Amino acid sequence: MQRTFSIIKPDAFRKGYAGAILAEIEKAGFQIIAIKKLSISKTQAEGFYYVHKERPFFASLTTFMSSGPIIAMVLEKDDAIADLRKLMGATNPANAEEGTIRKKYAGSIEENAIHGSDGEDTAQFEIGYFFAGYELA
Ligand code: FUP
Repeated sequence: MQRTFSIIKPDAFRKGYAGAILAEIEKAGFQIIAIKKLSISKTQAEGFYYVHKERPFFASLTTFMSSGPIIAMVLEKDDAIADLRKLMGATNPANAEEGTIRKKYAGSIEENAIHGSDGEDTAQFEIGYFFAGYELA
């Protein structure tokens, strides 16, 4: 079993897609280990996305991620990291495969509905950024 970290982003939450996205995640066989709705500050979004701090979209991305409520969650299944990335689809919804979450629910490359960790190290960092150990027991 492997754990990954995911966020239902402010655009999807605002549009009322949180329930539909959670249903897709459960249907795909993920166990929800921990889940919470919260809003993050611009500074907290900058900390989460610090690997992108030199990228041209960093300011806009962190403003967007702090623009409204999100759902943060820890998900578990075999190959959770790769399988969630497949279920999400390409970063730009215009390139996402039919049936993926981003194809169905994302509006643009920035407002793209869902985040999923891209590797074991990032999953560990991202889970620890949002959840304390006692929430994962
Ligand atoms: P992903 O892992 O698919 O979420 O994509 P990246 O880690 O490459 O990018 C993280 C987030 O930055 C994306 F979800 C959306 C945002 N982004 C942009 O806004 N513009 C870009 O050109 C690339 C990424």
